[in-house]
Amino acid sequence: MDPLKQKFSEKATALRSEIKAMLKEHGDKRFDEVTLKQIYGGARGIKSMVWETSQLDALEGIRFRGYSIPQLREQLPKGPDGKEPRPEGLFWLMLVGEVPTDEEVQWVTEQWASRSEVPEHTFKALDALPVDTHPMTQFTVAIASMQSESEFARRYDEGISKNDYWDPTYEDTMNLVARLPRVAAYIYRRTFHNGDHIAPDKSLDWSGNFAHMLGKDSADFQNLMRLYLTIHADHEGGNASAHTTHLVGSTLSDAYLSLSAGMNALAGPLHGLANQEVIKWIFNMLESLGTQRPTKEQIAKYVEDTLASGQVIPGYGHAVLRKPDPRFMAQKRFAEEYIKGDDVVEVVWKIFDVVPPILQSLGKVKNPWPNVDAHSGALLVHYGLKEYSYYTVLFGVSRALGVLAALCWSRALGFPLERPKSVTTEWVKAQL
Ligand code: HAX
Repeated sequence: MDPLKQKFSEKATALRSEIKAMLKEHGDKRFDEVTLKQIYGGARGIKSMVWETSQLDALEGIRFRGYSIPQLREQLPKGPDGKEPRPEGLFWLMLVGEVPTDEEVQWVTEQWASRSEVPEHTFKALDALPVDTHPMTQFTVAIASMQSESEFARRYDEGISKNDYWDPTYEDTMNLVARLPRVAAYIYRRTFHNGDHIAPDKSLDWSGNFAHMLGKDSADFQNLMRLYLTIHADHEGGNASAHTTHLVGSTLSDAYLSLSAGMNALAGPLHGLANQEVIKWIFNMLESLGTQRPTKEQIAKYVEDTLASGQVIPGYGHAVLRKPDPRFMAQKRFAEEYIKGDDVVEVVWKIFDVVPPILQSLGKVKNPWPNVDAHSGALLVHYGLKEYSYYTVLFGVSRALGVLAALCWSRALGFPLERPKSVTTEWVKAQL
């Protein structure tokens, strides 16, 4: 058994018996009461799922196994120039709860390189789609098409014991994560570069190779990818892409089908697609104002007009967070270090000054602060990745790390089919 799988198996076996004992002794303990507002309001805040890989705090933001984003940047093994963390390390941390050594991270990089061959029929499936198919649609099709390779599906078909579900789920996870950069880069090059594909360079780390296959070989862009793919990886279990992956996975759909479903949720504009909407909104603003350097007064007027037309300000607000998103702040820090003075970045920072008081003044927006999507586009535009309909695919490659690590845990802990209760308004009225 490989060293990561071995470690995971030991930790999961121990936790599984701990949970069993806890449920036996405290199974009827109450944590929350559900309000009518929550029933009608998208189940906000209802605790109904266990997600071991990360936890979100409204004020502090995301912690991955207890580590904040600034701590991850310091403590996770980094890329070759020692500047940004490697997402391989975050995957290890999420899966087994320990910060890996340089050697362990290198092992993950090599494992993923060795598992990265994408089946030929996936490229054919992509090539069969019109070239202007939205990149997220291409991405979910490609992921679903690789399901023919699922170890879990094969072993379930043969008749696998419940106790072993986690094993082929781990194998599917490792294979799938290994292949995503190749698939995602293929989508980018076929959609925006006339199908002029770039062969992988297996000597690079996971993010470096992804940057290379996109056609961007600068050391700074590789560092941006390392940071980007680290900070977007997980945001506890209740967000739409994570929850969808979890729900579909709970039916014992394999990792390919579960992730493909999760990516369909990420493709919504209130969730991951907001990263494309932000830069589209900024470009439209600059065009309508006729300047690359708008004043704060001009931006404020544009924000008011957007709200007056009944639209949301993309990149602002959050269902859980009540402070500026630390993932936004991590990207701001990156911009300050690498590309200070960039025009679009300056616009993003001015928007950060202008939007919160305006949203606050509406009196209904619970979080007026920027989320992760408010900054990412400006960084990508700086490095020449301007095709914003592609941005959510980058998010998806990263999000796979968290939701698949969590799927491994769900299988190892024997979590059951998810099945919350729905009610009718008739039923509600009868209770009042
Ligand atoms: N602009 C304008 N109005 C906003 C707003 C924004 N950015 N954020 C919230 N509101 C409005 C809501 O539309 C809602 O209005 P109504 O009562 O008229 O329907 C009201 O404020 C209360 O909403 P809320 O409770 O503060 O927010 P929700 O938990 O319902 O929704 C959203 C959270 C992220 C969906 C929301 O803030 C939004 O639409 N933001 C813009 C889109 C966006 O940036 N999405 C990405 C979020 C992060 C993420 O998942 N990334 O992948």
